[in-house]
Amino acid sequence: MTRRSVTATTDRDRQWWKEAVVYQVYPRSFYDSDGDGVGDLPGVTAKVEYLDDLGVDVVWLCPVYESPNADNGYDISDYRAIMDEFGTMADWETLLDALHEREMRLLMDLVVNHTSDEHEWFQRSRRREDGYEDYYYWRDGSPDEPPNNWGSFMGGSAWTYDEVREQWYLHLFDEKQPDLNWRNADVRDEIASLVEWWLEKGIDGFRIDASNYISKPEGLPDGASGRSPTGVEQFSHGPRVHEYLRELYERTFSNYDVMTVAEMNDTSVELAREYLGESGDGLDMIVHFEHMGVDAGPGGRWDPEGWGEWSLPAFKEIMSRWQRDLGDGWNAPYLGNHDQPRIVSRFGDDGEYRTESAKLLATFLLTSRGTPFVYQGEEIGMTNAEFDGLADLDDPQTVGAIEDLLAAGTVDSYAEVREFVNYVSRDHARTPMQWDDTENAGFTDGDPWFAVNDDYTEVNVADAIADEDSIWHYYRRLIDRRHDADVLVYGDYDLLCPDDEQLYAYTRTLDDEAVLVVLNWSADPAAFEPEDIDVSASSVLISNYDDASARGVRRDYRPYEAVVVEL
Ligand code: TEU
Repeated sequence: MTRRSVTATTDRDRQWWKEAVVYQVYPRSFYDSDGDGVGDLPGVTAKVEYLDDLGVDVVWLCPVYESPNADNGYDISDYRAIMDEFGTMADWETLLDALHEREMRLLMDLVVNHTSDEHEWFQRSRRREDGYEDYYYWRDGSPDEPPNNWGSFMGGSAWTYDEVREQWYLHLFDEKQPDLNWRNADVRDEIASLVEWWLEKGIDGFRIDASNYISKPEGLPDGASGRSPTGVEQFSHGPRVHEYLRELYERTFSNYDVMTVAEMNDTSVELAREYLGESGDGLDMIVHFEHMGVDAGPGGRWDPEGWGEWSLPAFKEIMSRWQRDLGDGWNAPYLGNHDQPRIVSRFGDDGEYRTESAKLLATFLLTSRGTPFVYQGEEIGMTNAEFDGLADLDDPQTVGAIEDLLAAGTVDSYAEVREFVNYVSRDHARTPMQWDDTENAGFTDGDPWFAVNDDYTEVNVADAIADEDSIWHYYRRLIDRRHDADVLVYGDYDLLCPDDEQLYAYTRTLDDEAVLVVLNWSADPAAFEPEDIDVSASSVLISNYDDASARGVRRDYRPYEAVVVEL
């Protein structure tokens, strides 16, 4: 058991997890080793060399625990067992060893805001077994009237009436994901012991799921109208959330040299600071969603009106605050994950400028201040798929949102939201990884559990690795640059031309080192004429157009051109 070490040199405390690049694996869609059409743990192990070659340091593994998969593993029925489809505990140990042998690290996903309704705890609780009665939020009420007006993130009410217990139970997500009652000290003991169990197995940290929802206010008061889901202002950052997370930190994470990153929708920079570091609840990083709302309609992510439009100045304002204003807190920049559509389709151009824009997004991510998170497939520029009907979808949140729109009469058919779904759905991130141009993109020898994106014949790892100018090699070179340049990790961040609609430019400075990053985040030429920056001694570190060095810094930038310059 190695205690956390803080080695302060000059004014920055160096930490391995600050200098790391994290790669997120959605195992169901990564690589299938046994031909059953579902990705698995031996499949991830088979690709460890691939990840090492890419240069990433940490693998975040989405849930692989036993689960009936109502929400693809985020509904856990046994925290100490591996899902059969994914393999065995021995397969998991083989993966951990394979990563550690290469000095890479493994993050597990900690999903303890809720369990599966098939978890033993819930089964015992609904039968009012001694000691388990109060493990979840149970409330009396007539079977046709939920205890309050809270809505679920998966659509519909956050309550379901249970015939066995003849009471309602709370589920902020799917009805097969009942929320745990963290007020109950026995529940917190259970969670601390399962966390310790995994830490003792030698993992390097946790990504903590939906962590700002674990504390609910006394009396579970109704939510005001206008927020989505209804009641979020009541159960987000609840009254005892800091007490619970601090307690978990002191009982577990603080005793190990591990990294923690907490997913927190609905969180501002100011709120985040209260959770981060020793002065907060001991968390290392927060996954916030502020930039994930930049292109949403007025009603939020699932509003079928006003989606898709976003302004670069608004985006810059958000990303700059998170890079500048966290105090001692550390940022976790990302553009995509298993809950978001494909970044090149959303923030870039997945047509004429797919390669240039995918490289620009990589440049932004890997020159940002904080620990960058790369989601599987971004390194080859995977794009959004086409879903022609509800039957094509798997994600309970997308399906739930459409069902809500149909039920409310906001739309009369899928056809009316087809384009919207093909922009916003979580399922875009979950199509199988595209390894080569053979059948099923080399993901499986069987029938893939989810349709492979048609563009796999052009967009795949094998072709990318064979092409030195590919997006893949650009990620590899960028990650190399980041590993060699403390200024890209610890350097201060300063935004230039904040109001420019096309250019995102900023500097990173550390002691006497300075780097300038210029991104033309548009499909049209853009002039960059910085007054107060001395570029006389500058040299190009990396760019996505191969003749950038010859063109200097002050000039017109081509569509989606990205340049990193050492000043
Ligand atoms: O997501 C929690 C969460 O806040 C998001 O679902 C968010 O509400 C949504 O993306 C905004 O539209 C986590 C996991 O990342 C997600 O995959 C799970 O479905 C969810 O928790 C429940 O475990």
